[in-house]
Formats: sequence, C-alpha cells, structure tokens
Amino acid sequence: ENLHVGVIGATGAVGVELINVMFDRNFPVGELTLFASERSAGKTMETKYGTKTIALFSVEEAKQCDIVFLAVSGDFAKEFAPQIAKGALVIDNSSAFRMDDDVPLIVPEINGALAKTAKLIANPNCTTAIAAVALWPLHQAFGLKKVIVSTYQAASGAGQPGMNELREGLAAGLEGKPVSAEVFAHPLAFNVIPHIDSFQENGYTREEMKVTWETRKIFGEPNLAVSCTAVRIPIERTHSEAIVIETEKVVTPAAAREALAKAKGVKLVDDPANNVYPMPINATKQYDVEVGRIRTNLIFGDHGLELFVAGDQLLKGAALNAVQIAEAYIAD
Ligand code: 2RA
Repeated sequence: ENLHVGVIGATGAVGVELINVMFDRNFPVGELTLFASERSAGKTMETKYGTKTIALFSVEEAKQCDIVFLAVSGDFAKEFAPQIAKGALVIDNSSAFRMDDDVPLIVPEINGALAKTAKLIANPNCTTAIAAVALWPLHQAFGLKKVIVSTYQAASGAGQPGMNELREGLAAGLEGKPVSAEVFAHPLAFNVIPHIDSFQENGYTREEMKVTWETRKIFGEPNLAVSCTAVRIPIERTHSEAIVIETEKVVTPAAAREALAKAKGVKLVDDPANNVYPMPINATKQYDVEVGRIRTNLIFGDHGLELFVAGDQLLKGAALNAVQIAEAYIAD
C-alpha cells in the first residue's frame, strides 16, 4: 500500500518529527505533500524523503491525500480539519477536537482499535500521552483510584520558538546578559515556571486540566480522580512526570515492575542502587517512555505507588503517537 500523506505544519517542531518518524518506521508513504501557509509555501525543506517544496495549503489539495497530519494551531484545525476529513483521514495534534464525543482520542497502546472508527482523530496532549502509557498497565493490573501528577515539561511543548527562546536565554544568562521572555510567561532559562497554558476558574491551568479530561477519555473512565500541577523546566524536549497513584487492589513495587516490564511503549528503568532511573537525557529521541523510581507510597501504603516517567515530548508526546494512530488505521 502506497499512501499519499499530507503534513500541514511540516516546518514546525512536531511536523519535522512526523516526517522523520514515518521514514524511520517505514510507514507506507507513496507520495508526501508538505503544506503551509503563504509565508512558507514555495520554500524548500530537506527531509529524509529528499528535498521537498512546500505547497500552499488548500482544502481541495489536502482532501486528495489518504492521510493528513495536522501539526498546527487549534484554530486552524477547528476551521479546516472537518473539511479535509471529508476526503482524507485527519490526525490532529491540536486540542481542538480532543474532547468531542464523536472524535476518538487515541493512544494506540490503549485504544488503538478506535483508529478505524472515524475520519477525524485527535492526538492527545503530550503530557497526557506520556503519563497514559505508563499508567495504563497499572490500571489494568491494579485498578487506578486516584492519580496525582507533577510535571517537569520541556521547552519543546511550545514548539521550535520555545526551544529557541530557551537556548538564547541560556546563552544570554551565561554571558551575564538579561534573559528575555516572549514565548513563555517568564524567562525559562535558569528558572522553572508553574504555568503552562491559561489559568482556569478553578485555579488549575488548561494544561493541568487536559491531563484530567484526556486521561479519563482515553481510559474510558469518566470518573477517574486525576489532578496535575504542570511546570515548565529549562530543558529542550523531554517531559518528565512524578506520579502518585492510589489503587483499588493491593500493589507492590515488584508487581508493578512486572506489569510495566511487559507493557508496550514502556521501558522499565528502575535500578536506583546503580543510579539508574528515568531521565530526559536518556529518554530524548527514544520512542519508549521510561518508567522508574517505583516505590510504595507513604500515604496510600500497599494500595499506592510513586513513580517517575520521562518521555520525548516530540515523539510519544506528539509525532510518534500520531504515526502510530495512522499505523493502527491501516493495520489489517
Ligand atoms: C506543552 N502540552 O508542553 C503542551 C504542548 N502540547 O506546552
């Protein structure tokens, strides 16, 4: 099967990785069309599929594709995704449709079968997808009752401009110059910022609420108790998360390790005696989400665990998950 694949937002951080991941996983791309707005149309881009000239986006052209990946803003997706989906399968990386009842929200390790049920599919928020891969095997084995997440999120969550601002800020700071902030609410270099996306009436940010809303939808557990504190830290592209769970059944760290060791998408990295645990420096550019620091939680005792996860925000948090959705869609 040789598919005509379109990527809208190909020059962005997620778009670039989408193309890399398709190539690396031998996704059956027959023809690849990269779309952008007037600003980038006509420019060329080096890709693993050769030098590509970026086409001016139009619904009519995009509809001709078999599969279209959207790695652009929610506003763009809101306007155009349903129209493109009249012709092509659309996998949208924005938050525009994630909570719509008739749009599947997919992490293929969990609910990949839904990829065959719709022409418009939502890719989850990066923080949610990374946590979900680690939590799902524990949910299946022990039943999750409560989930409390604290995140350590990389600059890449704000795209290439976010990564650029971090690098420029680090360089400026090292030279003793002032560090400016445009992408982030405050300078990120030499700082941590407990603020990602907009504040909601309940005091949580939208990023934090996405973890609650999206985890419930992906797990098919509308009442699961999930809360999150989302924090931006000055690293480039891998999100880490400290997670506390309370479980329905008795759980031990050994039993949790056993469940995680055989789970898809997870790499168990848990040997603290030898200083081995998940870290962004190792999880970056890896497909699997690292999980470790697994221990009995002091508050929930034998019905609770603490763990630490690290997953590449641009891969499992975005491009890899999107390509895996496409793989599930074309699977026999
Ligand atoms: C972030 N979750 O890390 C966002 C990106 N999708 O900013």
